[in-house]
Amino acid sequence: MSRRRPSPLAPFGPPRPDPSRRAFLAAGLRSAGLLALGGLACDSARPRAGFLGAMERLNERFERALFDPKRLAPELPEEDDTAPEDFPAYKISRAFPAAPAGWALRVGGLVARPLLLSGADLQRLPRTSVRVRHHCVEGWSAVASWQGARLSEVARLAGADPRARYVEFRSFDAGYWSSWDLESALHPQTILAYGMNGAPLAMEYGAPLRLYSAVKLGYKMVKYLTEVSFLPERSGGYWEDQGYEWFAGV
Ligand SMILES: Nc1nc2c(c(=O)[nH]1)N[C@H]1C(S)=C(S)[C@@H](COP(=O)(O)O)O[C@H]1N2
Ligand SMILES: [Mo]
Repeated sequence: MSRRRPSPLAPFGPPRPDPSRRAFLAAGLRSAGLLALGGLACDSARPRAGFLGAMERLNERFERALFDPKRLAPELPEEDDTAPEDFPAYKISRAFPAAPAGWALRVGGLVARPLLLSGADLQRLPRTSVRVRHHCVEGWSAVASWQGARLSEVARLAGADPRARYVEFRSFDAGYWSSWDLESALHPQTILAYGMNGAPLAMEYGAPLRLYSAVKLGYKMVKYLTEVSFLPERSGGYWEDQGYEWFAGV
């Protein structure tokens, strides 16, 4: 399982027999309120152009309207934890990438104070833990607890400019990246995670630092983070640029 290439769009592709996958798809589309439009995101030829681009922007508007930045996702009990060996570990590179020497997180873009945060700096910020279900649109889901600092706290420290409506996340994993709406990024259950199940984050799960959130699908949660940028315009992402839904809320 862990060797399979992630294909977040699989549920939007040809029908598959797995009933749980189909139920998940239906639930996902219902939560998006867009049963009729959901399928359009899978044409990856020119995802942002013409009709599909217009649909994708409409989709974003619907999902934004449905998203309540103050609503907390229910925390799950510890009994719901997935056995650690059963929690899938995905990456686009052939091997799990190792952090470059002297790794530190760059925080920049439209901020008053660009930051360079080491692992120790991040650990000194107020520690938060979230235990919510991880949903990969490929059809699997899993539960773990994740420890880290709230992204909203980092935004506050950097003095993110109110004109920055989007946040871009870059990684050292073969150029894997994503971008989010600001409200989801600042949600109290969106964290920069350095721990999983109370232990330091393992390489498989994105060490030294990954994004984790209760409000987005799996492919939005960039692992192996290098850079967080606050931007005035919406940008794309590794899967998003191949036609996968940009907002991808859960
Ligand atoms: N850098 C990087 N981040 C990534 C990915 C990846 O391939 N590279 N895969 C994404 C996908 S599709 C999912 S479902 C989750 C998987 O997280 P996990 O490996 O901790 O289960 O990470 C996301 N973040
Ligand atoms: Mo995924």
